[in-house]
Amino acid sequence: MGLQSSKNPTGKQAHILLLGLDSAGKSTLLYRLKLAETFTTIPTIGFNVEMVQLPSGLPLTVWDVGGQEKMRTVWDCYCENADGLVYVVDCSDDKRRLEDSRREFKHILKNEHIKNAPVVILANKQDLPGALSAEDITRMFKVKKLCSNRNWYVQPCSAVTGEGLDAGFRKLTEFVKSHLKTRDTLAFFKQK
Ligand SMILES: Nc1nc2c(ncn2[C@@H]2O[C@H](COP(=O)(O)OP(=O)(O)OP(=O)(O)O)[C@@H](O)[C@H]2O)c(=O)[nH]1
Ligand SMILES: [Mg+2]
Repeated sequence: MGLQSSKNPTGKQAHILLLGLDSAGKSTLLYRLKLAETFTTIPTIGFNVEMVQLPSGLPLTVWDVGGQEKMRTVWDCYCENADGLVYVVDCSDDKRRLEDSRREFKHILKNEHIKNAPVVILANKQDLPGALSAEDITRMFKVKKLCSNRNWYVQPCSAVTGEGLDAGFRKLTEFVKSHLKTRDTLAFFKQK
């Protein structure tokens, strides 16, 4: 017989896909969450994978996939087992890069494997002057329209100061729990 944390009585864990353009801050925020300190990153070639256990109880296996142009072509391959998507935007980026980010976001949402999976957009680098707000990103990325078939949330944050990260992942956990429950219920009725 195995042991389970009382905070996670189902023993479930969730697979989370962490995407966004190169330099958006994915690895910085992943290691900030994991180690509670600012970590000096190098561009991710391939992916990092880390278990993150937040007080909300559901252990998350977070796949942080590199965001350089050549890596974006393989993002689709990481979608198969994902229970949720965290999409990171550098809110201090220029217009062209923000447009690239919006296009990649729109593309990944079409992936069949994550078609109803919840999405949290992290509007990162809020500590930098001139950074766009979460509301600006919601509007610019047309999030309401693109995510009308799933739970979504746009959270302002800074991976360097850590502000907003816990709130973003709390929201994600809440959505993912509900997503897994719905999926289990549907699977149960399919079996019958
Ligand atoms: N000021 C500021 N800098 C940040 C923030 N988040 C990340 N950075 C910096 O942005 C740079 C890129 O961060 P990474 O975490 O490596 O970016 P990434 O999204 O993992 O990039 P790839 O691995 O290339 O896909 C680093 O110099 C970070 O210190 C933030 O919230 N504020
Ligand atoms: Mg990285």
